[in-house]
Amino acid sequence: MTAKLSLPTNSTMLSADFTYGVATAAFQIEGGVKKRLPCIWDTFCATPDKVVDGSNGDQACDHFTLWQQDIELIESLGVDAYRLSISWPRVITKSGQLNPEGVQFYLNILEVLKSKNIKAFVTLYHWDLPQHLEDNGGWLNRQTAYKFSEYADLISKAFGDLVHSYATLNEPFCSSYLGYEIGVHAPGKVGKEYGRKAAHHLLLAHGLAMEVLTKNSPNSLNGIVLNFTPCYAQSASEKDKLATEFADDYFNQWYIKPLFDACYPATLAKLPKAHHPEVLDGDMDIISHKLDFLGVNFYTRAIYKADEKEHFIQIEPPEPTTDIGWEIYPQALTELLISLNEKYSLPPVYITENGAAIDDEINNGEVSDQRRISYYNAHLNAVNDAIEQGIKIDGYFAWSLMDNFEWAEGYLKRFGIVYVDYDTQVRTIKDSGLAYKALISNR
Ligand code: GCO
Repeated sequence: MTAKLSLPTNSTMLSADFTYGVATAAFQIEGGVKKRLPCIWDTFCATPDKVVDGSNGDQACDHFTLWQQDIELIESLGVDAYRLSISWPRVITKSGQLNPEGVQFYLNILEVLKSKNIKAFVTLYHWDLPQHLEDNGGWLNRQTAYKFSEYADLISKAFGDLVHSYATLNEPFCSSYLGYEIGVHAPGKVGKEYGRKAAHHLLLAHGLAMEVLTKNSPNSLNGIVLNFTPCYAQSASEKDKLATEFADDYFNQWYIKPLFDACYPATLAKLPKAHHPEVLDGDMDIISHKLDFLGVNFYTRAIYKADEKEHFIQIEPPEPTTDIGWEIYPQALTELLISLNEKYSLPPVYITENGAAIDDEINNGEVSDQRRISYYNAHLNAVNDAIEQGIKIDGYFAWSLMDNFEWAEGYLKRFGIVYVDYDTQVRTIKDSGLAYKALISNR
């Protein structure tokens, strides 16, 4: 018997105004690389030993060709919304003009979504920086923030009123820390002196784009998507507690505190001067632009202990874990939402990503992913617990619509609620997809 997704019968998540969606990102699904400029992920994938299976985004799910069928698939799941990202190198030319063919690709998608009454949640930056901008320093160059706001200006004018919600950035933590500090994501730079500088320019880009979106698209919900990996101390010792707070500031609060409090965490003072970002007068006012919504991505938590040299070290995640080694710990999602709500005066929150990598197998056209169903069930209920404690949460998106290019893990990790056979490009709705559909349609 297939497991179900179930919420308490009085849950507001069963009302029609709670938004359910599925999410993807351009580089992870599109392919169609010849029709756009190269981006940092193309270059990173072409560098030996960066992506586990040596793969790239050249074909991915070939959504560039199969988008119509994919939207029908989305419609068949009965969701209210689709969260997609725009490939900057597809829509903007090297000289900074709109590329009409690239823009048309997204206009087609947005128009079909509108005709089907599926709300478009558009992310402007899901990590695919045009390579020519990286060649000029990428996110270490302040100018990139201004380039981003020019892109946001042109594209939001071109999209008119087809977009329900804009997110400026997806997970600036990943772009800055993974991309410029430890180098496990594109562009693969390594250096503690880079991470905070890249982060500042990303946040500046966000703030500048918020000004543009507020002007060009005042009726959409405009905001940002952040990821959080809540930090827990290994023991109750003072040392471990302080180390854990340091880690939390460094990985989580760094990206949210500037948005609401117009400053970085006090931990900044503990970092060597050479690692500090250059903050110009007025930057923090730009960065703390009012948000219409906050997108929260959540997958797991992390446990830390004190370390003399490094301030903190993360300990091996305990079981149970998913196929990517991330601990399954749903109560961290409730606790995260409560603590964010205590610390900041939050706008409405959307859970913009949540999901699990499972080692799926397809048998006779069926994927019985019971572990993913229990992951979703536990996390949906964790969201419901937060709502019951008075937090305003208006929507939830499953990551992901379908299996896709999982960054440095290549195609080895499957996060979809739809299975993708990469040889044939056949899509098969997994049992988790059927369970999600049943939850949504039984509201
Ligand atoms: C992220 C990205 C997604 C990932 C997903 C699973 O949160 O890292 O937004 O693109 O694929 O999170 O790692």
